[in-house]
Amino acid sequence: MPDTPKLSEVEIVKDASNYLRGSIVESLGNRITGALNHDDTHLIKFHGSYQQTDRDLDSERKRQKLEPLFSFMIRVRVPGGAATPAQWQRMDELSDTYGNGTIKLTTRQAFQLHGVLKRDLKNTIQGFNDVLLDSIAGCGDVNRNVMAPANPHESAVHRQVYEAAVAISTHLTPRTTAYWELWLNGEQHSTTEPADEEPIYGKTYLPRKFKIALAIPPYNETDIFANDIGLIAVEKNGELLGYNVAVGGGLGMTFGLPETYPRLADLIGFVAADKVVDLCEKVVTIQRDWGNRENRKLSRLKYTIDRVGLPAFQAELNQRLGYDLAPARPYRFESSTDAFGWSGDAAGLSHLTLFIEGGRIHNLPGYALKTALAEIAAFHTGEFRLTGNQNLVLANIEPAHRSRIQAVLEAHGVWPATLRLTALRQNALACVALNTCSQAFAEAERYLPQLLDKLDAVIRAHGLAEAGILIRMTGCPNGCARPYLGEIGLVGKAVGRYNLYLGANYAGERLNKLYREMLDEDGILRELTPLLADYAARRQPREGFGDFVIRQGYVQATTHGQNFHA
Ligand code: SRM
Ligand code: SF4
Repeated sequence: MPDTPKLSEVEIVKDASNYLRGSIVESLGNRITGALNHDDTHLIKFHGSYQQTDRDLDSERKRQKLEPLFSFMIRVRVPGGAATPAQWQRMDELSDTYGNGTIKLTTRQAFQLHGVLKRDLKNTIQGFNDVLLDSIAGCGDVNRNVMAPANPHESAVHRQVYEAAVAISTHLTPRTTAYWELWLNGEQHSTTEPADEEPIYGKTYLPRKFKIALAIPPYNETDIFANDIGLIAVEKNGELLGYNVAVGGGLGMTFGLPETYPRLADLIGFVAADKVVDLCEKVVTIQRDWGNRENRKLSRLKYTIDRVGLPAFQAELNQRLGYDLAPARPYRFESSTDAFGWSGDAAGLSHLTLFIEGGRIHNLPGYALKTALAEIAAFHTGEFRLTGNQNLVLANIEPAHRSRIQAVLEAHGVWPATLRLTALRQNALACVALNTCSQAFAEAERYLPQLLDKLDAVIRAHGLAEAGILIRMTGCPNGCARPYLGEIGLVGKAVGRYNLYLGANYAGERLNKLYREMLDEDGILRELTPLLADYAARRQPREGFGDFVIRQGYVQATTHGQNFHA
């Protein structure tokens, strides 16, 4: 008899949850603790929230024999990153009323609030529901926020690609009525048709999180190869024909488990624009049926594909589609970064891309970013577009508002402060890490700016202030700031210690490779200084830092996730 699979704990919780309800009502009503019942901590993720503790306070609270200071992170989906001024204003208010006074713009174009107490969860969710935002499927074993280009290159193709991102997101949103019952007293806004079954996911949803991103060459600022499905728009004479399809990307890994690895998505063909939603559904259902439900460390689509082999996966996909995908069309990516500053379009509207360090919207002495953006939201008539690099585009600015926006930014010290930064700093990404992330071994968002102060000195000394080197830091190997796609990747291994990875390319098409382990700050500077000096002296015209370190033999190129550790 074949062995019965030993399902992971989360699978059992999902199965017993009655479509994500579990005992969340009881958990919320329990005033004795700031936490949820254990099983509900899994389920709450599907509602877009994580139970966390303030890790800065954990040991002191333990000493005082208090339970940890529990609070909740809420991730609010923004498909394609486009939010209205009213939505921005509401997130700003909610962050002050119920959160820790800051908003985090994530690496997937979503909003996060941190520090929301259990008793305030419902009010917070109702608060953003009023402006047609929701957090359903912000986290959990479902399709997450769908990414699309936020850069302000206005064209019909950009609009169509954005609309495709919204359509995919809507189609793959869970249908359970649990979200509306639990948080919104049964009332719902209109993006999905709720039901008490899950026609796409089924009762136990997916084996793991699932991610989709779209890009329009030559820009890959959504890092599509890091996604379970990456879609590359193919256009001809300004008309969108369809998408090249890549499958099986994902960056998470676990130290000490070489069977886990970051992997970039494989290009498998071309799909016509009107069939892209169906294609995504079919890939999702293969992963639903074939993905590993026993070991969550091996359950992403990337491992499913490597287990069965790409040809078998493609054959199954073609069968479920009812036709064979056409061969992929030629395309070329040049960069995975945002283009900062002002730009304009033929319609007379302006766009301003602002660098947001660590994606954190807050006020600092002399730099009242949060106040400035709230003031702008009160009169701006375009959008607030969140980029996949944790930055912000004030898009579609009316001619009459351009100088007013600039004046507000200047008055609050936001403009032109960011213009003086090195390209290294403007391209930098750091994940949240401490104090809220339970997974963090080391600092990232709170520390990278200080490290960059020191690295900037090296960069400037070697005349590299304009060199757009990609540096990315995370507090653990899960990969939330996509560090394995950094030309310089720093991944936290212990307090104050980082592994250094080198050799990704600037367009997000090659993973990097481990160069040194367990470096402290002195070690990082000691290792990087001669490399940067060498790069300044011997790089070829237009050669990226990642390409240079490979050409000079500092590291070998990673050609597939399966040789990442080699
Ligand atoms: Fe992430 C888990 C933050 C983008 C891979 N991620 C987490 C958690 C929820 C920690 C946890 O499990 O308790 C972090 C919450 C920290 C906090 O306090 O806010 C967290 N991830 C983030 C964000 C906020 C980082 C940021 O600073 O912007 C990003 C939110 C994106 C969003 O809006 O949905 C974020 N996470 C990513 C990305 C990048 C991407 O998707 O482009 C990745 C790598 C790509 C991928 O999925 O492979 C990523 N996060 C992970 C993983 C590893 C998954 C894996 O397959 O191994 C985990 C851990 C897990 O799932 O078990 C994780
Ligand atoms: Fe937390 Fe690790 Fe993700 Fe950073 S990479 S936010 S430390 S899970």
